[in-house]
Amino acid sequence: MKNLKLIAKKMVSEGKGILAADESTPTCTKRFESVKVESNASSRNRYRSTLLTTKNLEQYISGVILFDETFHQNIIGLTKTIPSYLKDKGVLTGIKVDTGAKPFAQHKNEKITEGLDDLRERLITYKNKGADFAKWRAVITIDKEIPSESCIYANAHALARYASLCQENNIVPIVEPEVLMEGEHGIEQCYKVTSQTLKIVFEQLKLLKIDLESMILKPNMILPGLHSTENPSDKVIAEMTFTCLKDNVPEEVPGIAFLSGGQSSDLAAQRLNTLNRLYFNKKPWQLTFSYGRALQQEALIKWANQSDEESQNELINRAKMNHLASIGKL
Ligand code: 5MM
Repeated sequence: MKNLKLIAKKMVSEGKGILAADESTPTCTKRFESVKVESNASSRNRYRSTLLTTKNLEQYISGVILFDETFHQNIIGLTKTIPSYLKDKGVLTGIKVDTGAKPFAQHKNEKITEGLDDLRERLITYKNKGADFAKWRAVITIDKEIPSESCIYANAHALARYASLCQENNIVPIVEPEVLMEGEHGIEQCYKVTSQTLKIVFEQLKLLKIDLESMILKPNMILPGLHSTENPSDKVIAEMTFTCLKDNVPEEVPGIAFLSGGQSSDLAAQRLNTLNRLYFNKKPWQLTFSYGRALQQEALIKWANQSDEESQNELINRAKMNHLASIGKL
C-alpha cells in the first residue's frame, strides 16, 4: 500500500486539485448541446485534447479523471494515448469506473450506482494501461420523504466494495458520495443528510477494511438546494461544511477534493477559498477541488465559439483561481 499512499498524497499535494473530465457520453452530449456542438467520438476527442494540452496545467492540476472513451484515445495529432501523455507531463490519470446511477428498486426517485460486475477485470486492464486512481460517484437526493436509510446504506456499501477492489489492484479510489443540490431544501437539511451519508460511508469503508490513507474523499459542500430561498454567506457555508467533515471524516484520509455540484465557477472557487482561509492550519486533511463544471464551463463556451487558445486561457485561469483557493489565497 506504500505506493498507493504516495499517489493519494500526490493527488492532493498542496496547491493542486483534480480536473474531472469524466463526463459519460450522455452527459457530455448534454454539455455540447448547450453550446450547439455535435457530440461524437471525434468532437469529444478534440475538446478533451484542447483541455489536456493546456500549457502549464500541471502547475495546478495533479490528476485528471477520464471517461473510458477518452482513456483509450490519443491526444489529437500525437501518437500517444492520453494516459501516457499525462504521465509525461507529471499528471496522474484517473478513470471513472461506475456505470452510472440507476433507479433503486422499490425506492421511488432514488438512485443506486452500478458497475461492480466485472470491475476487478476492468481495473486490471486500466492499471496496465496507466491508471493511477479511479472514481465512483453515488448520488443521494433530498426531497420530502427521501433519502431513505436503505438508499444511503446500499450506495455506501457499493462505494466500499468499489474502494476495496481498487486497493486490491493498486489503484487509489476516489470515493464520491454526492448529496445533490437539486431541490428546495435548506442548508440545515443538506447538513443533516450529508452527515448521515458520510457517517455510513465511513462505517462501510471500515467494515471492508479500506486503507483510509490510500483513498480520497470527494464530497459536496454544505449548501441550500438550488430552489431554496435561503442565501447563506460563504462563511456560514464554510463553517457548516467544515464541522460536518470534522465530525465524520477520519483524520487518516489524506485529502478531501470537493465536487462543484452545479455552483457557478466563481462561487465554487470563492467557497473553497473561504474554507481554507478559515481552517488552513486547523484541518487534518488537504481541502481542495475535483471540479468538473466549475473548471470547464467557460472553457467549453470558448472552445465552441472562439478558439482552442481562448479555451485553454479560460481553463488555466480557473485552475489557477482554484489553486489559490486551495491554499486560502484567492
Ligand atoms: C464530470 O462529470 C462526472 C461524470 O458525471 P456523469 O456520470 O453524470 O456523466 C461527475 O461524476 C463529476 O466528476 C462530479 O459530479 C463532479 O463534477 P461537478 O461538475 O459537480 O464538479
